[in-house]
Amino acid sequence: MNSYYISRRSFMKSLIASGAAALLPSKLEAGSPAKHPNIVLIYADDLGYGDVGCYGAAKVETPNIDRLASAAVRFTNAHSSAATCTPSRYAMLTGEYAWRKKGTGVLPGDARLIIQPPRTTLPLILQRAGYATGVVGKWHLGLGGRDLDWNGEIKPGPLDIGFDYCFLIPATGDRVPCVYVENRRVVGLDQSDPISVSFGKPIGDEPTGKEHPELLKMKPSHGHNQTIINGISRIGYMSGGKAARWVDEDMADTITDKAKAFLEKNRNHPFFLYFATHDIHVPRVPHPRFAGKSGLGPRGDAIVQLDWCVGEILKTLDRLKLTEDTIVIFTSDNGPVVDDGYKDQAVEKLNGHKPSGPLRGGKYSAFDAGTRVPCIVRWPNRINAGTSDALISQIDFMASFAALTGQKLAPQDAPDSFDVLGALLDHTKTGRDHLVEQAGVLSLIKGDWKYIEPGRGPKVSAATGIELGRDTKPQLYNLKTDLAEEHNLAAEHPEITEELALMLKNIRNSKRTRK
Ligand code: NG6
Ligand code: CA
Repeated sequence: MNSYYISRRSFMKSLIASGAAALLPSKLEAGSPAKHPNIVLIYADDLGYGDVGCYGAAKVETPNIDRLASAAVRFTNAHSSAATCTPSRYAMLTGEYAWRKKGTGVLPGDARLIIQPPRTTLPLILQRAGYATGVVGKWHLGLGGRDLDWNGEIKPGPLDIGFDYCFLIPATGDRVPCVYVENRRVVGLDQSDPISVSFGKPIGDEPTGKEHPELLKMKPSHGHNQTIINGISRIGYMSGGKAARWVDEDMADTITDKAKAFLEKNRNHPFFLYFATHDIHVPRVPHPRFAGKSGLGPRGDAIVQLDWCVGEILKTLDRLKLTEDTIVIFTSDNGPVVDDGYKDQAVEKLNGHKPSGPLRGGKYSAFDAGTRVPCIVRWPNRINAGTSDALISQIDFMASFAALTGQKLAPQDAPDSFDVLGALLDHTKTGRDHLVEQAGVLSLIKGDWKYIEPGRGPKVSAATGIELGRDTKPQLYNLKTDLAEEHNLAAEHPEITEELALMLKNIRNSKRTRK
């Protein structure tokens, strides 16, 4: 069995290798065996670069996230791997760019698990290092195999790829099935009312949003007009499982309680908690105690609720006296969207709030707001607070935490994950030198330059109003002088454009970028 502790020597070695040795406090240098730090990864959904106070939001208050940032490294150039959920999460948990693997786009609610055991994953790396590992919240990476039965044992799932515990929103809040899965079972299922789910033909005899809009408490603006659950019509059809269905208004409380219980239970072990919030994804239906609190409508209220969730986690760590031993990371799976398919007044009540901050685009976009997201990393007493402009990606967590725990990745593991532990823990260090971003088309960031490959399709999404960053011609931006990507310099700098296009082609044709 793996020990919960590593020798001081191997811990020192891993930190020296990552350039972080200088950050060790004297306590460790002199001390007995070093204990791995706990890791809590709080993963918000659709939260934009400009959506929180410490990244410049002035119209909505996020005191808990700001408190976290005040004692942390706050990254200004940190990225999710993709501008949508599933590929970002796939890349973060496997260390492989999702565009290398078919079937990793936004998944329906009945998709099979897309990370196949016995693959080495982020949680598996930490499990091997003796961590207790848990995931609570949005999953959206598929569950089960071909014969998935929501009424039986749901397998394979997170427990088969490195997590010891899971409590899941299986796909998204706006997709059926609208039930929680704990470990291998739907929570609260009455076997006499079995669940069926369909993303094709209608099933069951329950009303849909399309046929019965009068039954809805929140109406769709695009899609989202199939089975009505809790007064909200969803993507997909569902019948049965009535006793097990979630209440959207209670979702943040439910998952935060489960996350806190995991921390409490594992207080005496090193632990890794991946807490993937539903907020601020649609449908935005915060608990009544948050309704109206932001003045920006349900989207702003969902930010206030998200901030509360973060506060609860921080308070729990304080109460358990674990704050100093815990790395807390707060980030988001993709950029922001205002109208994402429900008429929730997000557009009307924006009140000058800029979800993308100074960036162009948003969720789904190849412009930087698609993937450049808030990213805050705190480890009290081990790292100095500050701001870092190092280029890092969530895909790097795997190689970085392997280094943190003194592990060597096998050549086939985490093919695109770089060890950026030095940058994660010290705002004076540089990160990776290049990064591929995914948003329908691929982009390549190298140094100050960003190349967006040519691609077909609309420039602006008719549904969300977001500029998608697509052009049939190549695009080249200098992010240092033109963060808002307003001046396409491809014609002015054909040599840089060609160099980056070739580099992207080579990356695409190779199987890996990690050396
Ligand atoms: C889109 C949905 C959107 C959201 C997204 C996935 C419509 C019109 N839009 O297809 O509401 O669910 O998928 O979001 O159905 S993500 O954050 O999980 O990637
Ligand atoms: Ca998302």
